[in-house]
Amino acid sequence: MTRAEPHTGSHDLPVSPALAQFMRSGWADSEQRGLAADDVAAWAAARRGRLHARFAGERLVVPSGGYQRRSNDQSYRFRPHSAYTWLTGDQSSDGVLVIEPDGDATLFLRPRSDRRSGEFFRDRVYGELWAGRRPTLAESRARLALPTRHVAELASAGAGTPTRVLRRVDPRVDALLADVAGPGDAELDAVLAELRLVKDAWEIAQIEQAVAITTRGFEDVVRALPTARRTSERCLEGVFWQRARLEGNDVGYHSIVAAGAHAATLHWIDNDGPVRDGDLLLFDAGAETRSLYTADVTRVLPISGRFTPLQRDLYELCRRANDAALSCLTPGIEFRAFHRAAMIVLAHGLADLGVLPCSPEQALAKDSGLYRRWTLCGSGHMLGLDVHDCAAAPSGAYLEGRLEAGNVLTVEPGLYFQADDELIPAELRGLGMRIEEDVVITDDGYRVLSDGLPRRADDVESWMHRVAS
Ligand SMILES: [Mn+2]
Repeated sequence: MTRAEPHTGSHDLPVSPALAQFMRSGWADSEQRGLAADDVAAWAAARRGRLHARFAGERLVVPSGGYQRRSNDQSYRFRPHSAYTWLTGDQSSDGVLVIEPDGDATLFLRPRSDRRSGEFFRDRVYGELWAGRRPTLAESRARLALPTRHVAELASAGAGTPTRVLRRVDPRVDALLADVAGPGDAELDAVLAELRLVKDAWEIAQIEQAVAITTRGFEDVVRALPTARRTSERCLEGVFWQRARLEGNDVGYHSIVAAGAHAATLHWIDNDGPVRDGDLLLFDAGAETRSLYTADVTRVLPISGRFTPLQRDLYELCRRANDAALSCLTPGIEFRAFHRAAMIVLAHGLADLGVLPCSPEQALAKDSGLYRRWTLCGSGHMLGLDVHDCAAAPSGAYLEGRLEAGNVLTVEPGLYFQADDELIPAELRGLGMRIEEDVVITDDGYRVLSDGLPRRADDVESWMHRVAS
């Protein structure tokens, strides 16, 4: 790929030839030698082997991606494409993994800036004195156990070699390899997602770590409730984010901090509302580890520390639906099965509340689904490097497929009563309930990863009391 001009700012001072010359020399050799391979390197090599086996005889190109513009000259913090990190263990921007038709892999990386150019002190995006030091090609080769080359040497496809490219990740790679674009590219995307459905042992350990950080973040949130009462939901968003940054990389998705009627909005991320005693707080958040795996956990907390009788009844209905979903998790069952199990519980519960306009059996019939006015969405999704992991996988391997040992997924049936719903009793309006667990499918069933947080209403109350005191 060709090199762009340095990214300078409109308010940068001009550089004289004398200064440019002066900046070139006098810098110590900081090469790190004798680096050992990272733990992830051997796992990544096995994953590349699985991918190559699906497309033997073809060249596969998987970019990391570049900086995304936020506004004017400001970029978002960089986060690599998940498939790139899965295949390499690397997290740097602008990298491109190439797996050759024989299975040999090369990682094309943007190394440290050449001191003979002005990039290292003038470029605001890639310059070392602005953005920090990148590893050298030799350092990355040692840590990732992969041959490395300068990304500028990534060449256009060359005739005769069948090539697939993971598209819409790096526009420069898309342009460089435009001549080989074709329907095979989408299949590469789908197969990468499919291969990531079954987590290896290293990945499961990362997700466990993400859940552990998230659990501590939820405890922080409980301790911050008094401050949140004086401020807003934003206080709790910030408190959780601090834990995610301190122990991990970031949050894996925008935290949903939904007090009161905001809980009925599935993806409430404005997080600017009041936190009031007597209301519930639906808190849905996940820390992302430094290896980029995320948790995705939801709990509903009584802000005062005690559920009202009605809140408790609805919470326990939701918890029973979650129990029903969990109890059918085992290798070989349909992915849709745990959702159906939860919906049977919730449809009967809605009938008991007197809100269903028909019998629960009628509401559950395929040609009805009327209960969904209050359940709104599916009951779970795959979880891993992305919060909604493996979304590009073929439906036959995921939504219409069957669970396998090594799948990691969320289980999160919920009930949502909108504040302006005229078909329900006034006391239900503005209530939202969801318990969300992170679960790994094992050889003979499942294991809840998020069991460091309480599930039952009584346990939520005693946990809140213990954590806050
Ligand atoms: Mn979720």
